[in-house]
Amino acid sequence: MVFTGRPNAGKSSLIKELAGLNIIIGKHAGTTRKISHYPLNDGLVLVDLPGLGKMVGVSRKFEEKVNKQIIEFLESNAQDIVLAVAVLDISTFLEVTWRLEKKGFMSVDVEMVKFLASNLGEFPLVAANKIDKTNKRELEANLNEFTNRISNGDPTKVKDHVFPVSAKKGTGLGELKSAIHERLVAKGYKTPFKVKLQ
Ligand SMILES: Nc1nc2c(ncn2[C@@H]2O[C@H](COP(=O)(O)OP(=O)(O)OP(=O)(O)O)[C@@H](O)[C@H]2O)c(=O)[nH]1
Ligand SMILES: [Mg+2]
Repeated sequence: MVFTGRPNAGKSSLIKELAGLNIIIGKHAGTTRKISHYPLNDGLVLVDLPGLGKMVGVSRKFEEKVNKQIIEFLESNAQDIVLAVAVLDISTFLEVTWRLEKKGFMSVDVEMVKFLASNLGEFPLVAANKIDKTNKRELEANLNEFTNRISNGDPTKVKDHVFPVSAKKGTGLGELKSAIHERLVAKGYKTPFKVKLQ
């Protein structure tokens, strides 16, 4: 089970909240610098990946090396990945996406979801994190744009896979947990969470 996303999206925070694991989270993009494995039960391993994209406090060369490692890891382990959770900071999605598009780049968050879907042959679960940093109207606008883009204009197809959450406040984590649980059980695994499902 892997957690992907840009640096600072809240991957490690989410893993900490969901699985009760004691792992390091940080204020700056680039806190998790190594692909980190946390064995759960049933032979299931939870993998916390470094962020894909700009990291703070590391050289450009290191950043490129880590980005390459992430893609290679996801490609070469595709057969063994039981579940992918793509984490993004939904509160800044539009702002970041417009900035990138002006420069001719596609959103890394959108690209990652599409990459996972084709690489793993199954749509990932998406944790649209940091909803505590937006208001309702802003969140809706960000979510609409995001779901439109990951579904190539047909958001109804992906709606059930996108979970607005706040790792910080705990909002929406119950729904995400249930979805993770369901997918794992469907593939013959027990739930990995020590914490009782809500
Ligand atoms: N407001 C808010 N802040 C959050 C939330 N989730 C995480 N953060 C903060 O975002 C920062 C980054 O969190 P991490 O969990 O380290 O993010 P990461 O995706 O693992 O980052 P890298 O390891 O650098 O790739 C920390 O300061 C967290 O406290 C959230 O839901 N709301
Ligand atoms: Mg991290």
